[in-house]
Amino acid sequence: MDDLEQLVERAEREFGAAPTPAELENAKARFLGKAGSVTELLKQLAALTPEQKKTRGAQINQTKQRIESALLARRQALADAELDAQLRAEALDVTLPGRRRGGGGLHPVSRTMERIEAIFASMGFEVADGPEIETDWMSFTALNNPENHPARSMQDTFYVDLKDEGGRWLNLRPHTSPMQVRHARAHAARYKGCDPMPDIRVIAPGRTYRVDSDATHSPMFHQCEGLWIGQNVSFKDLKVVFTQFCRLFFESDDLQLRFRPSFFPFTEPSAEIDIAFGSGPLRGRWLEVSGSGQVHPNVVRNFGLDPERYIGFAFGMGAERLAMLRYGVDDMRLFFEGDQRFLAQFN
Ligand code: 2NM
Repeated sequence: MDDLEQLVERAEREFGAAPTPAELENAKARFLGKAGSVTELLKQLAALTPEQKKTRGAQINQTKQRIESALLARRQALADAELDAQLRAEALDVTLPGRRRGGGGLHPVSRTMERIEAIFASMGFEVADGPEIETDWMSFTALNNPENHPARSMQDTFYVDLKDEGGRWLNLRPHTSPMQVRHARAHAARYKGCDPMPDIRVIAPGRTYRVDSDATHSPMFHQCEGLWIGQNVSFKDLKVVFTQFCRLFFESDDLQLRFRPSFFPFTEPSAEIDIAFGSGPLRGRWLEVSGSGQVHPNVVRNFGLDPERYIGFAFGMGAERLAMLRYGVDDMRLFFEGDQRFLAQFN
């Protein structure tokens, strides 16, 4: 093999071994550059006869052309490879399903609250909402709590570092009754001089706070209280309303109610309401679902009404407890941990 043939082969080999365009251009310089092998060969022509120059010159030109086409081929190969890699890196499978945002949904306790509200609304109850930071009078005094009642203590109630006009600490409401008081007073004021006034029928759902924390108590929990005041509202009405509520809430007519004597400062007489299902997993067990009672005359007076003329009942239930019964949840803390694996089951 002559020297020119060897040169072409060496160029092809070195171009082929250049992994990047930059290295390929370095290799090009070694063959076709000012000090490259081909240029050196052309310089040597000077020493030859005209006849030799013609033949050798043509041979060298051919060699140069072959090296140039090897260079172009390698350039193209490297550019193709680069484009290929880029396309592969940016590959887009347009047949893949879209990535959807999580749907989100209502918390089981919120669903329960909405369910309770809808049921009572269907029975003609208004839904009242109001402040979570309350005055001492609204949370305790109006509700017939004596000055030294333990519910008023720091061990039982959260206090806020602010005082009302009377110099008493504000509290985080320990029940939604203050809202019933606000609603009843507004109702009494609106219908002042209207005799008799229309009945007060209202529920007060919302967040409540107590210094309490274990498997069945959370420092923040949800209550729904109800109130019906009129001229002739009795325990019979309480029983009718609450039985109907339970049937609708638990979607079953196969349940019994039991009123068990109890005590609350704001009602007299007072009762716990227990229910028992006739079928299902909780069949035959008495379950406490609510406190209740005939509103105490002192409380009716604090509503701005004459307790000799107006009478009625109230009840108060924990929304977490109702949600646990309805969904079969056995630990109340699950409602407050925010674990998506738990929460997603309700939507
Ligand atoms: C309960 C139990 C019994 C209640 C009383 C009142 C009000 F405002 F009329 F005084 N609201 N809710 C009440 C009565 C709440 O919860 C266990």
